[in-house]
Amino acid sequence: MKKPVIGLTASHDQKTGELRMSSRYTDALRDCGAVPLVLPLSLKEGDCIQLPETLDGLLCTGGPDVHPFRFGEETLKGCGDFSPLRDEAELLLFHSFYKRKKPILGICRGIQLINIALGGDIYQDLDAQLSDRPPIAHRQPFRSDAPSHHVDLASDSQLARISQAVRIPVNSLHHQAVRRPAESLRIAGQAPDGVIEALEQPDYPFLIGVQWHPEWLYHTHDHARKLFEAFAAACAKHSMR
Ligand SMILES: [Mn+2]
Repeated sequence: MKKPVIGLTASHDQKTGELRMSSRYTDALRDCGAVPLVLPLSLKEGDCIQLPETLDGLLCTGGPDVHPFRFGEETLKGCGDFSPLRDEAELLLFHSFYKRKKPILGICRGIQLINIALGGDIYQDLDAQLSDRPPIAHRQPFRSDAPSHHVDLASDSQLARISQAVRIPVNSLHHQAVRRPAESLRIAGQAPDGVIEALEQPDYPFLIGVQWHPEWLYHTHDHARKLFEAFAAACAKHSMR
């Protein structure tokens, strides 16, 4: 069987315009059954509409903060830098893949982008807005391939079924997080402090967002490998080629 081809959104250097892609994302897709294809950000709207005809799935990767106007807020203290080009391209890509019911996985910024695209919102900065919570370090103080907190998965979630577990250790490299999930999404996992770490859409071929970085963990943690494998399998199943 042909492997599915999965498009990944790149980051870029806003000063030089250079695209950037961590090979951890492309290696993870390659090692878990897919052909990764890095997408540029300088896409026209028509290009974004056409791409789901060619690609079998979309991976929205980690990156800078989404501009607060995208979810109807003023910019608060603690919000970080954003990329107008990336916000525009990634939202267009998300909507065009979503309309065609193609499998979509969001990682870190990706879960936030999916939630915002579907009408939810996010905390612009956890430290500034959730100072009353137990002090879990969502920006972990050590290497990214080591887990730093747990996520409790909803026992009836797709993610629990994929992970074959209801409590998984994850890494944590974020200062923002989902606040109000979009109506069509359900909470699939939360950290012990209540921070939402995973969303999914029931009745969609594969629409899952995770706040952690499975691309750093898939060599050592089954749940991370299974997530990429399930994504690749969903892309292969819904491939029209
Ligand atoms: Mn976290």
